[in-house]
Amino acid sequence: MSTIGILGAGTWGTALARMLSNSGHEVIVWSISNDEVDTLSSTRRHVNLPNSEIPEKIVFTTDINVACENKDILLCAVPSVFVRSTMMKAKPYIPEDQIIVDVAKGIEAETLFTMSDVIRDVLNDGKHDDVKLVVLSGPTHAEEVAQDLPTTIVSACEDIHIAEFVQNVFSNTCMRVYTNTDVLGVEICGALKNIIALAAGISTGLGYGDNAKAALITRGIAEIERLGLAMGCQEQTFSGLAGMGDLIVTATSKHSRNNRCGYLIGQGYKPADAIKQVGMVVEGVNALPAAMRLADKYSVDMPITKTVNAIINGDATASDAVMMLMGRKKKTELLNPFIDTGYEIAVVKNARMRGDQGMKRVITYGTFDLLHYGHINLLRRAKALGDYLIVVISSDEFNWNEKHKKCYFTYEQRKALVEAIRYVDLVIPEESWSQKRTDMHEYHVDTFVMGDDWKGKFDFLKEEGVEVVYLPRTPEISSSQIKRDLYDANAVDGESQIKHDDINTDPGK
Ligand code: C2G
Repeated sequence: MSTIGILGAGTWGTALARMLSNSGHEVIVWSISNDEVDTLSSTRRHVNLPNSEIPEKIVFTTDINVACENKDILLCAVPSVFVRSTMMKAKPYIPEDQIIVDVAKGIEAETLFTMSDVIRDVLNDGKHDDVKLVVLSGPTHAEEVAQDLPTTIVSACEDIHIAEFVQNVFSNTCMRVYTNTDVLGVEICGALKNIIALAAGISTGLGYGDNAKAALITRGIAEIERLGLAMGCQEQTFSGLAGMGDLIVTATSKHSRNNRCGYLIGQGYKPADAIKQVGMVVEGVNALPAAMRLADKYSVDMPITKTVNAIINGDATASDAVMMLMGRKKKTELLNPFIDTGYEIAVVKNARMRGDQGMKRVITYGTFDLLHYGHINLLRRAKALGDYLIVVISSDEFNWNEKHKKCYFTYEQRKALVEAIRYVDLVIPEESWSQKRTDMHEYHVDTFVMGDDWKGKFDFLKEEGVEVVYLPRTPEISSSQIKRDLYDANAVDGESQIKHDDINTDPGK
């Protein structure tokens, strides 16, 4: 069994504490409020979970040190707006390699950080470099978990093994845990679905029926997915438990605070009065400012989010807003209407707009043989630096003649694999070291990106007016290693012994 410290004695924190304790884990719950600790300790009941008894074994405390020290898992279960301040309090007592599980759903308005970003930012002090962050999110109403009703949830971590460790700790006869490595996608879904739930509640409060609610849910996940894809998230996350699953339960359930708050607004309550009436944190309202800034930053059309924002800010009445939504110009459901690659190259090459107004174009070069998570992690981060990612893949000839390495996959195979990565927008061949200078102009590149094993080798491209960025390589994975695992590369093709420093990467100069 595991030892678990929970920060936050709210509805969700308490429901999880009860579940974990009943599964045999040792649980201690921290709250900032002495009254809350005293009431929970004495009554063994949470005000929002009147039908669920809190096990005697659970310890409640206001001493954050006691809640943090010597724990297998530290669970952050405070409302999103208190995550930063709570983690600041906890930081001195958090071991350097702690597994931290976040269940708060939201995005920090000032920084646009997700909750795991906020936690990582607070612990970015050189003493917590080995902290492992996991996000737990899904269709999980605390009220139902507290009654041991069947529930599913996603354990998301870039390191699948850590996600699986948390999966094992939280799995039991009532809770089924799925793993995912798309942490950003899970967090974007968890934060923004609350806004769509507000919209669904408003629609019901206005007297509209299930057709309208189904439309809001379907188009709601579509706009969240558009934003997520622009941010480099994985497509399947949005149709999964953390996406569509959580949205359905939040937009349709009587337990949903966001749905209830929206209903009252649809009934004519002022937003502030509706929030007061709900009496609990309405995360959808907290997520609006960040959602609006993200939609603007990534130039993503998010009509439902914008409509809810207008209503919450008093810029439109609920009925006018819904009419606006229904009266918008006709759209296609297709996410990416098919664009011919030739047309797309022409558009990118001839794009006139530069700088912040136009599409920010990022380019990177590589062999990308035996495509692995080191490459994918590089490409994902490169895409996050702009809006359009061009990947220039070394041809078989260039690899052999210039890099003296023979690929396991041919150029066409390597190209097909990289093109299958959804956030890669264009793949073209690398045939000479000197083509980079002309590529920068031909494709109107704003940012050139390479792994930092090439640090300094392409600084000359700044002369072509582009930003040059070297990103940290992903440790412990390489095509050479995989080739050695596949066969004795040295016996077959004499793995390249050339050092990057020995290469003249700018022969044209
Ligand atoms: N990469 C990474 N982490 C790894 C492996 C590779 O970040 N574990 C990065 C590399 O730094 C590079 C990109 O992924 O930026 C592609 O790596 P390779 O296929 O090995 O490409 P390379 O042989 O470095 O060729 O003109 C530039 C060359 O084509 C780069």
